[in-house]
Amino acid sequence: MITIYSKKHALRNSKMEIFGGEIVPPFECPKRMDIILDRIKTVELGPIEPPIEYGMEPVEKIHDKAYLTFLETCWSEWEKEDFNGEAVANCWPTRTMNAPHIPRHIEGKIGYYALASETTITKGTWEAALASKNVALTATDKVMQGERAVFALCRPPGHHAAADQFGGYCFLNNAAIAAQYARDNGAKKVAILDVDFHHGNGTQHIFYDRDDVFFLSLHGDPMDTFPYFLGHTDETGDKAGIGYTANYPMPPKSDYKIWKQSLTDALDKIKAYSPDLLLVSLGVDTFEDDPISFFKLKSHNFTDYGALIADLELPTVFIMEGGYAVEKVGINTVNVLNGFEKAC
Ligand code: SS9
Ligand code: ZN
Repeated sequence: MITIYSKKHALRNSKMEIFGGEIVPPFECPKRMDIILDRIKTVELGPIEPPIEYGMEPVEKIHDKAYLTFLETCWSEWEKEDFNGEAVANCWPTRTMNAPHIPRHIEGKIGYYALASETTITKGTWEAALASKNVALTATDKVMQGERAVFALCRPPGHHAAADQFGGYCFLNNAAIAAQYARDNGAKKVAILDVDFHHGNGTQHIFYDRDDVFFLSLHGDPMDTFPYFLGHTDETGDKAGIGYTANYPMPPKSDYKIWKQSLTDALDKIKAYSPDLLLVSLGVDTFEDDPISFFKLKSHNFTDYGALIADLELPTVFIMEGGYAVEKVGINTVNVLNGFEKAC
């Protein structure tokens, strides 16, 4: 399997995250990529190729123009203030404010566009996010041109980013941009299977009222974990999209037996939908030792479910999302890809 990878991800090198009231080094760190690359090389998964440049057109089909300008200019505006740290939100338009205006000051603006405070914006963040969407688009193009499956080793991840919101370590929604690009280039129906531990709130929101992109997510119950406010079973789509969103929230300590039941149901739904293309939002934070998650998957379970995804016999793009047990992120990620390939 070909991997698409850009070293520009390293330009996203935030030094802090707010976690449990403490300032800690970010869980979403550049080292994750080094470990995954090492594993790809060790098991000889296949060639590693750089992305090509797709420009902003495919991005503007998903994201709000003013939001993109905000991401591009946030750091330079923040630097102009007398602030000493990274750009971070500390106020929001909450449930009692309907946010009729976008503030002029960067502190208000970042609060307007942020969905959570753990994710800061730093000097190279925008450039890394641009490289990440190019990785997803390059991989998607290869699959559209006939590859059975390609791995988009994206960083930063994307599934929490909505049309005009960043957070949960995500800025541009790589999977959504790829799905729209596929739609615009001949795919009539696209399914996005999100197996990251966290609900893909951004992807769900982007396609919620559409029937041409079917979004399915397996995740920790939002009553118990981030992103807390989306991802319940009764969210099944709106308008033309009714029936084209499927959520599988699962409780703390869910193991592979429970998780696999959700996966099997989701795979049946994808089969019935019969898409032209499958995008897998591949987060491996379902692993038992993940520091911010609560599922109990073991490394060999990742191989097993890779094979189950292959059984759909669909052209497939794997798009990297989360996974924070850094020492094992390579084994777990590549196990999915190997499990898939061996079953083809
Ligand atoms: C954990 C807070 C986690 C964000 C997690 C984003 C995961 C992206 N208590 N905050 S895959
Ligand atoms: Zn996650």
